[in-house]
Amino acid sequence: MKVAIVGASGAVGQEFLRVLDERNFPVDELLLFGSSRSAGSEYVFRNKKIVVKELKHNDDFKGVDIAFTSAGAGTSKEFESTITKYGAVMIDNSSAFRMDDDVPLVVPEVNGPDAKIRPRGVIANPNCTTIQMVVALKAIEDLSHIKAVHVATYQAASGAGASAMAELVHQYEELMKGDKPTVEKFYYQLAYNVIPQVDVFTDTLYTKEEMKMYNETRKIMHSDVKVSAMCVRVPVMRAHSESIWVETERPISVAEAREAFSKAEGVVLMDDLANKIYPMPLDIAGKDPVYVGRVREDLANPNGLTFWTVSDQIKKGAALNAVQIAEYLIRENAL
Ligand code: 2RA
Repeated sequence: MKVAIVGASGAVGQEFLRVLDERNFPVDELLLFGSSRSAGSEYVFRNKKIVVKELKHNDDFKGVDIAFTSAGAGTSKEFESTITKYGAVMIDNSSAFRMDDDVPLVVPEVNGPDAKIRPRGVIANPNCTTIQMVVALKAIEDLSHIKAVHVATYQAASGAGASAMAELVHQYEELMKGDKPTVEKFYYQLAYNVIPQVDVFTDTLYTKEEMKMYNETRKIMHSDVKVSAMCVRVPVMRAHSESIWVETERPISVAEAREAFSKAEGVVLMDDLANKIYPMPLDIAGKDPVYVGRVREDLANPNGLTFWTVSDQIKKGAALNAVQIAEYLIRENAL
């Protein structure tokens, strides 16, 4: 398999290198691409040094089977035809094409077969907050249709990229020295704070991030579910957490839900209150699954259930989900 990574120097790009190796992904040749700034950087993959090439409108993608792209929506839009014109499947981590009718939006545990129908040769990787939520929702949807979801997110610095993670660490260092913290990647100082805004506000008064949870969930689950989200940035390095309340057509008991979560693909149930066991971002960072805990009835809704999820934003929320899409296509002979 000839594989390309576009945006190789970013947090997600670097995770692609680790995930492809960890999962023994069948790579015969790996090409790395980046901006003019990162061109020339060298990374090691399976003991081989690879130099990042500048992404340009040329024939570099001739012969490429799969291109994982994570360099922002603008770059994805600009380079879509350059990347796909010789038949490469572009698995795109940006928001550029997610809601386009002719681009499937895929989480393999939920809607893997959608990846087979891709008129433009592009498959979109959903937003990180949506990915972990739909993996958990699928377990409940299989029991009874979910009519409504309320969700509050606790999003790590990693969602804003590698430089944002560095900014959070730096802010703590600056504060320790008594200096004014540098704020460039977040709307406000994130150290010792939480920020109830991820991305810009829209006409609905929800942020873009919150509207992604509404629209992407409906597209992936082929559902009329209504999703009301409150997205919050918290001073955590790299795993997102979510408090989720679902309303189902029929009431689901805690026992039924726990059973469903414990069997669901991609989910690990971590819910042992007597021993204070529940997922936390500090423990889940670097891990593959979506962890679910604190499963209980919603005291405010007879058809309601509530639970807590945590998943590594750079892994399942980005690079891992994209690689799993590629693995699904290989398994199904559908590349
Ligand atoms: C964030 N969801 O956490 C975004 C990244 N895709 O900022």
